[in-house]
Amino acid sequence: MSNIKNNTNFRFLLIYPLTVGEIPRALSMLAGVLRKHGFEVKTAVNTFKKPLNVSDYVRIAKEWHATHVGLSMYTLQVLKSYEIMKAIKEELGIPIILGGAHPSSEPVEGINWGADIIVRGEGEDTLRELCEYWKGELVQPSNVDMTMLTEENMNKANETFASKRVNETRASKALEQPLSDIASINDLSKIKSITYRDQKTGEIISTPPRALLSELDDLPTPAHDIFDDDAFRVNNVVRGHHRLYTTRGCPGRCTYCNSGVFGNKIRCYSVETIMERIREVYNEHGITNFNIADDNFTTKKKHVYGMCEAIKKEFPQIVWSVNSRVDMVNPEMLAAMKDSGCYMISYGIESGDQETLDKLRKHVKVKRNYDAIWQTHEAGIQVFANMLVGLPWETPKNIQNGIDFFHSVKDAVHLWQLSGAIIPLPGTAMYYDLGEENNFQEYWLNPDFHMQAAGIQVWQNSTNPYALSTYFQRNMFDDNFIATGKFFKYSDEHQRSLKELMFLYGGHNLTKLYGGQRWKQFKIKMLSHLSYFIYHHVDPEIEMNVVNQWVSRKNKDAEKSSRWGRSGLRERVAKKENKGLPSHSDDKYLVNMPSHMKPRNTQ
Ligand code: B12
Ligand code: SF4
Repeated sequence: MSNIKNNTNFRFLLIYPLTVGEIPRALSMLAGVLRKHGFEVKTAVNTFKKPLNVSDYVRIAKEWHATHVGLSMYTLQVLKSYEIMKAIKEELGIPIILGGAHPSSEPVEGINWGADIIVRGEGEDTLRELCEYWKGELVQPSNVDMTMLTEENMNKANETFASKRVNETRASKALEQPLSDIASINDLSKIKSITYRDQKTGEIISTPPRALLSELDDLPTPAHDIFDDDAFRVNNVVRGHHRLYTTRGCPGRCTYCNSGVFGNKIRCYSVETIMERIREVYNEHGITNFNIADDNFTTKKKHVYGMCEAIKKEFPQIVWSVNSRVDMVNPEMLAAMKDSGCYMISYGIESGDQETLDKLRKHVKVKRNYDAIWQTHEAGIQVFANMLVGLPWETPKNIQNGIDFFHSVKDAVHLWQLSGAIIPLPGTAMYYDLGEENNFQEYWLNPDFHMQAAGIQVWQNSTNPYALSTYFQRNMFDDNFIATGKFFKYSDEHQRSLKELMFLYGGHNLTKLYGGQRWKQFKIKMLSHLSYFIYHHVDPEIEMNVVNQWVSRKNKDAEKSSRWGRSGLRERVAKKENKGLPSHSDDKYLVNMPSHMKPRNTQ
């Protein structure tokens, strides 16, 4: 990295390897920081419309003469990200920086796979200091209070950040680096919240966590002109501009949620900054329907009322939707939200069973779920209910409670969202508590896990979902992880009860998605039952072949064989034929895993 420091022409390529259908706004925010520090920025985003493979990323980096590459990484496509990283490193030898939810939780892993620097948590301030470091400007980091490196302050920071975040604790514990040594190794050691390998000693260093950003308004303006807009355009709208960020953080501590990047402390953008963003998107893109992508928009009442008032005054024509916790709304607030254009609230309902809610550490009663759903409906706002299924402790009794709950609120729910069965993400209590016993540790390093294929449902951002799912998985619910026992094993009885519940959710959604088209609803439901029956009880290959025929007739571009990419199908057929699984990697860059990280057989 040393010769890079003397370079004056910095060109930072930001890569988003996970397949997306909308502009990944994290890259806009990071590009704003990079540009402010004189870096040229380019993006390479893997989209459903314009998919990129490993060699494409290498070509782009090479042709553009990138001096640095940053990857935004999520757990679903870790191996692909590492392949990209390895290939670029081999061809160009430039510094590779990883950030995002996954490396923030598993920073040491990223270094072991060959990354130069892992940026843990919120990226902007750390990237700013790294820019200064690369440009040779970092003598004493401007906003880094070196007193933070005292053990007392480190402990304090750990208390608020690390000890509550399993990932940070793991990172620090794994390294056991005395503070005095960290401070004297080299300049990088002065930058908080990074993990890297010390060039001299070969040791992996994790610097102390930095405090969460307190003034979100001070962040540089996000850059939006860095994307190939065509890759995100649907019906003349570039998808992604509609997402607004008004707060960061969530006070919840749910066992299945990784809130390691934005933490538990709520920080708000000022209403004025958000209104400026709305003006820009409205004027430049004509967008009138926004989604506030905050983890939990309603945490601060003052913020909610301030936003409602400003939107109502300046943009009475726009409509918007938000995410919220059921225990952070009340009828008065709901009325104000409705009055200023809020048309949908997405709640983490998760379950209608109290034992399950308690085990998820949701700190919510079933009664509160029930009340919030009805209050929202009565306020004239649609309820989008996010549900979790496939929890390992559930018995038919727990599921029956869910069925009873479904019937008690179904008339007040607009759509039920089921992103497949629970995925225990790293950085969550559920992953650390249950991983060993269920033998799914580091599952993301198993090439046959096909995480991208799981849980992408009906109206999400997939353009060719039949290539990945069975008919009923696409139209009713995705039981791939349940049927194949990816994370947890389910008894036949459990699966039967779940099927009943899932067909209720799925059937309800059909009535909303195809309201008035009763014949269509009936047809989809019947075909889904048939598809389920053939897939589970006759022969998965038959289901696959029939739907493949149908897909290739309807969509000439769909690859006939692409449904083999679906791990569940592959496994079920392989099991039937009692033979090994075919390899999925068709790229010339195959992953060489460090030997200690060879994936366990988690099938
Ligand atoms: C909006 C959203 C969506 C949207 C849009 C997603 C998109 N691609 O833009 C939709 C609804 C489509 C979606 C879908 C899914 N999502 Co989502 N989503 C979110 C949400 C709420 C906000 C994402 C966001 O824009 N954040 C704002 C940006 C700025 O934050 P950020 O990406 O973390 O980036 C910051 C840092 O991480 C860091 N950073 C990030 N990249 C890099 C790179 C470099 C080089 C550096 C230096 C720093 C850096 O700096 C950034 C600025 O501080 C997050 C929760 C959250 N609070 O982040 C979940 C989240 C990202 N989603 C998640 C998941 C699991 C999914 C799904 C898989 C769910 C499912 N089963 O269907 C799908 C995946 C679909 C897909 N193909 O993308 C998880 C990811 C966990 C993980 N370990 O991978 C999250 C974290 C939710 C959670 N708490 O568990 N999602
Ligand atoms: S699931 Fe929702 S409420 Fe729970 S910690 Fe995550 S964002 Fe917060």
